[in-house]
Amino acid sequence: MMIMWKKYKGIVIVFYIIIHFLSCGSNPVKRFMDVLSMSDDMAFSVLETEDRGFIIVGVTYSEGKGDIYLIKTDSSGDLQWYEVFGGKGDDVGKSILNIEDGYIIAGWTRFYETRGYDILLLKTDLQGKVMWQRNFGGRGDEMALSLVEAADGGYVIAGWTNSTGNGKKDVSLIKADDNGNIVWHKTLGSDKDEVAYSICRTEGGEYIVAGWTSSFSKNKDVYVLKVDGNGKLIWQNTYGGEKDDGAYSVKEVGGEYIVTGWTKSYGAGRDDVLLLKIDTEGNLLWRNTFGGRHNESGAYVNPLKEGGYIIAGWTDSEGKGGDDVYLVKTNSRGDMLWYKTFGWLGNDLASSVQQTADGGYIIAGTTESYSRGDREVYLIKTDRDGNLLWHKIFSWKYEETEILVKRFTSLGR
Ligand SMILES: [Ca+2]
Ligand SMILES: [Ca+2]
Ligand SMILES: [Ca+2]
Ligand SMILES: [Ca+2]
Repeated sequence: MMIMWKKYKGIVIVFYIIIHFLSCGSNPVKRFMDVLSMSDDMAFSVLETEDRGFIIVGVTYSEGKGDIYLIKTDSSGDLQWYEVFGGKGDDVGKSILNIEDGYIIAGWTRFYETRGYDILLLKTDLQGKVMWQRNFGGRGDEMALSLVEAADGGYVIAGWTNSTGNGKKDVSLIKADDNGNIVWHKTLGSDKDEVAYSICRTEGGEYIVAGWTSSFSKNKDVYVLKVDGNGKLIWQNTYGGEKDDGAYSVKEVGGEYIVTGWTKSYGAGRDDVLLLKIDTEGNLLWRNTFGGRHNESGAYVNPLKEGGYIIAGWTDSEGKGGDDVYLVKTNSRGDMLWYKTFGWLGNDLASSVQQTADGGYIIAGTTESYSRGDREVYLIKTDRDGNLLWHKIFSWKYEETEILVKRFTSLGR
């Protein structure tokens, strides 16, 4: 397969393009990705690295099309290096793994004009130089939204496809080996839309997948599936009330599963953060919601070393104005212990949170508050009580932010 990647021309063309990126109709995702301007830079995943710095992946529209970036910072959030890569169409990096000799990134690409979006899997070395990339997909669209290391080597990617399956969008699961070659591929779903946003490997070497479905009732419901190491369905279940509910993140904890997302069915009004605990057979153990009269959503959940959960998302009931980053800590029963908001007058969203080695939190997302209205990469570090230690804003456009110079890594193989 011949793959040519275009070099950045270094030209900034001042106009806006509107891209209906995820036409799945999910409001919280629209906040992230539905309307993208050419100058938008967004973070989708952050990890703490072995040197206690941070690696961030996302998309920059600084050239009028989506390109994947990697940003590496030290433990203070100061830039160490960054790389940008992509082809002539949109390329988006959504999820990242830190492996021994580099990084694995999953997302999507529009490399082949006749094939819509395809799932993209790529590996870089520890300095962000691309080692290989793979495209998976059919004539319709497919996107990868999450990936994990497989129990038996390689990676399992979760997302959706409308090229194959049981109708409209279906959950797509792809097992790839260490070199990115497909081992197996499954589509799971029913006649209407199914989308997987998050995948987690269980201690038993199975996979738990969460997203949403509109096939089983008149509106969207949280959709959780468990598959074995070969992608064979063990169980699936839906969770939700009479309005739309969906999941963005799932993690295993003690053989059970914690899920966050959004709900219109329950809570204090409009969308609220949804937190579900599910047992190993898929039975709902408890449900909680967080938020106020306006819109909230949970984007990412992680179990904590000390027990309980940290949830990052956004709220427009609280904070400084528009959406603000919403950080919620709960106990192991899902009761809120505290919450914090971050941001300023524009919309500020979190997409990923991790507990750091110092017991605090690193949060990555997108801010409109610190620029002239477009979106920039937003990195927030807090202590263990959620108090702000520092934040950083990265952008390829504005001088007052961290990154000034565009530098595109030309890829080819
Ligand atoms: Ca495709
Ligand atoms: Ca379907
Ligand atoms: Ca609300
Ligand atoms: Ca705000």
